[in-house]
Amino acid sequence: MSRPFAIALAAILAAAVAAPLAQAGDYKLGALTIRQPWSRPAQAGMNGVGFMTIANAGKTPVTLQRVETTAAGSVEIHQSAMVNGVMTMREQDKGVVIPAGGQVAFAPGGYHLMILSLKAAQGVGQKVPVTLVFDNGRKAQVDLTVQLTPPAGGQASTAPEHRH
Ligand SMILES: [Cu+2]
Repeated sequence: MSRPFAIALAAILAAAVAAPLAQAGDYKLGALTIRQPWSRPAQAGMNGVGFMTIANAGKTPVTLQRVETTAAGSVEIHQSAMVNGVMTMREQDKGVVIPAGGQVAFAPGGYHLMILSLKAAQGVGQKVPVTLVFDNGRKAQVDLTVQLTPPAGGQASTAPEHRH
């Protein structure tokens, strides 16, 4: 191995170590990191879902207020929960607070984006564009990657899954 190559390789390894949390498919918005947004295959006219983890490295809480998309009629923020042994879901019309220094997982069985009345079918490998609107007035445009199973290393909810 030539010496310049060895130095270049060392630099690449150092960069990888310096940013252990940055992964392909992550988005940054100020102190927020939106990790591995994904969706599931669905037919046109049906409802889709959206999952991700939102981390807040800042010193103040941030609220995800609403979500917009051009790919469907509308998007609602839902939370699934077991109530007396029955899986239910509730719209979070006040949004979801991402605590300072914390993170919230949108994952099967818990919080999720409910994408109502898809305009087109979404298949594995396709991207569904959504805009996350936060209370500090800032917007993050992210693409949900359509896949069959949660991303590797992603946070899974422990709650049993429900289907819409
Ligand atoms: Cu739902």
